[in-house]
Amino acid sequence: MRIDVVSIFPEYLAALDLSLIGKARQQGLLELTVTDLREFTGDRHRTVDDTPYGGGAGMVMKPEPWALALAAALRAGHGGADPAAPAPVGSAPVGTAGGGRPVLVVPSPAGEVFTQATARELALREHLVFACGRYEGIDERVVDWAGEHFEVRPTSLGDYVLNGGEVAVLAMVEAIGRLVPGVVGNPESLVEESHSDGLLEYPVYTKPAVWRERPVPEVLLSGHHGRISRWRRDRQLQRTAARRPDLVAALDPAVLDRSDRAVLAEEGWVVAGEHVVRADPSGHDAPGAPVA
Ligand code: J9N
Repeated sequence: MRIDVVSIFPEYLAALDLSLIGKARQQGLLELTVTDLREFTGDRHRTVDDTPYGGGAGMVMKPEPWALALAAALRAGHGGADPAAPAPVGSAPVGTAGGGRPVLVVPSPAGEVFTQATARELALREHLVFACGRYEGIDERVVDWAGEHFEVRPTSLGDYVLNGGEVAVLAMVEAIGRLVPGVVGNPESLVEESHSDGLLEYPVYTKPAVWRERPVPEVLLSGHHGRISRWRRDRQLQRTAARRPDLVAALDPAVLDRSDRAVLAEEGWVVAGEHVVRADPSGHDAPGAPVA
């Protein structure tokens, strides 16, 4: 996989030299370049922004440096080929694993939310380009133009505002990079997440068995694997009910056994037909709740 990041703060991305992603780069599993947008300016002040048409606060990033930087990233991904040239005979068509057009990820609070599903999808692509905007955003015509060359994905890390795309790109590259085959040494570390049935993880403990008068839950020392699995599942359900009611409401009842349903009932959730819904002590159906 090849990843190009364009930013006016390339030093921000230095963290990608460290840890798992840095090792993957050294092993040649991942080719990653970070380029400074200002290299693609033509004026003495290396200007990347200007005032917004229509007025308003802040500055907007100018289109031309972005077009030049993204065209350079495209050429780098083609191994130097002319991006306007026809696709070589036998090249993968759009929509096939690994093949297709390069993806342009544009971090933005106005984008689609990045999830583990997004990471899995992007980990299958051959070439990712990340465009880190600052200020109030990038001239929208860049996104229109880029659509002729890339699959463009405006992407949000969540409903909060950052000063720029750099921190979002660090998170996304780490989430994607660890799913590239060979990057995570023990692929079993990736298996458990995908088996998690839409629940939060159970709590974990290590030695000593008693720490500052706090014992590890005794079942974990029992050696009864069946009881341990059940205890962990119960903790997952309780934790998810307490912290992420949205995940409980999205559960497929088909993945819930009798014990699961008993634990959820304790937390105020019941199965109603195809859905898990809040138990309603009034006896009336919750608004919008499907009829069983
Ligand atoms: N999720 C998210 C992205 C952002 C950005 S990207 C560029 C500026 C702000 N904030 N929050």
